[in-house]
Amino acid sequence: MAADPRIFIRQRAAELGFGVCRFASASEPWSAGEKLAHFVEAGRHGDMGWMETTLERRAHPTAMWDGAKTAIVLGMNYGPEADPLPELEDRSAGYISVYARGDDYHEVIKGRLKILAGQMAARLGQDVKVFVDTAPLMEKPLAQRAGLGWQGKHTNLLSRTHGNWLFLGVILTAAEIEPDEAETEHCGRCTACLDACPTKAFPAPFQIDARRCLSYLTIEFADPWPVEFRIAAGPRIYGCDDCLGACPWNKFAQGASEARLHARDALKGPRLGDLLALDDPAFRTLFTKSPVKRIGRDRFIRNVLYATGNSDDAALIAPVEALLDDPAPVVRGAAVWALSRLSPERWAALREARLAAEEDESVKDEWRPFPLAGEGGPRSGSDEGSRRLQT
Ligand code: B12
Ligand code: SF4
Ligand code: SF4
Repeated sequence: MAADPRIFIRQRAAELGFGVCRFASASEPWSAGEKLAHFVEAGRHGDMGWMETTLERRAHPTAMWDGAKTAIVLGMNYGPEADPLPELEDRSAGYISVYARGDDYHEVIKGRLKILAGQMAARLGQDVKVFVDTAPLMEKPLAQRAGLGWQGKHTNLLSRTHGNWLFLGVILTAAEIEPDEAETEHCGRCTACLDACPTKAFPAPFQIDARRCLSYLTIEFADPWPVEFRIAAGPRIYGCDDCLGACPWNKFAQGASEARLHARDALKGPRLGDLLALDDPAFRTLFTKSPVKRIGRDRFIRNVLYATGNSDDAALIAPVEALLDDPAPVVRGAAVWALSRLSPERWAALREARLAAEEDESVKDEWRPFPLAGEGGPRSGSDEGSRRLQT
C-alpha cells in the first residue's frame, strides 16, 4: 500500500515554517462563488477592479484550473508579542497593523509555496499549481473546508489554536488526497469584532463592505477619503487590526515563529513627526522589504497626515505646514485637512492666498470653508469630502 502523501507534505510544510497544513477537496461545489458575486455586484470591492475582472475565475478552484482535485491549505502564524490595540492610545505615533510590521508576507509565503509545490510534484508525479499573483484563490473558504478554522463574523479566518493571526496560502494538485474534516463556526453570540470596528464596515455579520474598511482605505484607495473615515481612522496609518484584536479567541494565539514576520522596532509606533519628514528615498529605505512600500510614499504620507489631524499634537503644525507645498495633490490636500484640525486659526489665516494659488481641484476643496463646522474641525461633518467615495 502506498504511503499517505499527507505525511510527507505536512513534514515539508513544517520545515518551511507553515504551522498548519491541511487538505480539502478542490472539486466539490460550494456557495462561496455566489457570495463573492454578491459582494462584487453590491460594489463592496470599491476600486479593487481586479475583483471584477477575475470574478469568474475566482468563483471556484476548478474555474481557475479544471484539473484541480485537492487543495493543500497552509497557515503561517504572525501573532504579535502582546495585544496591539492599547498602542492606539498614543496619538502622536502611527499605528501600522501587525501583519505589516515585518517582511512582506506575500514574498515570504510565495517563495515557500513554490518550493513545496516543486517537492510535491516530484514526489506525487501529478500536476501541482500555485496561484499567487494573477487571480488569487478564495483562500478563506478553502481554509474552512480544510479545517484550519472558520470565517468569523469579521469575515477573516480564525482558529481555536492560533486565534486570528494566521496568513493563508493554497496549493492545488491534480492528485486525489484524502481531505481533512472541515471546521464549524464557533462565534456563537459574540459580536466583539463587529462592535470594535471604528468605521462600521460590516453591513451584517459575516459580511464586509471593503469601501468602509480602514485596511482598504489606507492601502488600496488612492484618492482623498471622506471626512468621516479620516476621523475614525485615529492613528491607523497602514491597515487595521481592531476586529481581529477584539476577538476572545486570541487567548490561544502564540507569537510568530518565523523571524521574518517579527515586528521591526522602527515599525512599532513610529513617531508621526518623523514620518511626515519622509521623502521618497527615505520612505523606500525605511520600508525596505515591507508591504508598506507597495503603497508608495504619497499615499502613505496622506495616511500619516490624516492621523496627524487626529493627534491634537501642536508640535506637528510646522511639519504639516511644510507639506502644504508638496508636489503630490493627495499630500497637499491631506496637509490642509490636518492643519484645519490642529490649528483652525492658522488654516483660516492661510486659506485665501493658498486657495487663489492652488490649481488642483481636490486640494481647493480642502481650503473651501463649509457652513457645517463641528467637532471634527472646519471640515468635519457631512461635507463635500464625504461625497467623493460612494459608500
Ligand atoms: C480583497 C482582500 C481584502 C479586502 C476585502 C476583505 C475581505 N474580508 O474580503 C480588504 C482590503 C478590506 C482586506 C483587508 C484585510 N485583509 Co485581506 N485579503 C483580500 C484577498 C486578496 C481576497 C479576499 C476576497 O476574495 N474577498 C471577497 C469576499 C467576498 O470574500 P470572503 O470574505 O471570503 O467572503 C466570505 C464571507 O464574507 C461570506 N459572505 C460574503 N457575502 C455573504 C453574504 C451572505 C448572505 C452570507 C451569509 C455570507 C457572505 O461568505 C464568503 C465566502 O466564504 C485575500 C486573499 C485571498 N486570496 O483570499 C486577503 C486576506 C483575506 N486578507 C488578509 C488579511 C490579513 C487582511 C487584514 C487583516 C489586513 C489588515 N490587518 O489590515 C484585513 C482584515 C479586514 C477584514 N475584516 O476582513 C488575510 C486573512 C487571513 C485570515 N486568517 O483570514 C488573507 C486571506 C490574505 C492571506 N493570504 O493571508 N483584504
Ligand atoms: S480591519 Fe478595521 S476597519 Fe476593517 S473591518 Fe476590521 S475593524 Fe473595521
Ligand atoms: S470576535 Fe466574536 S464574533 Fe468576531 S470572530 Fe471572534 S468569536 Fe467570532
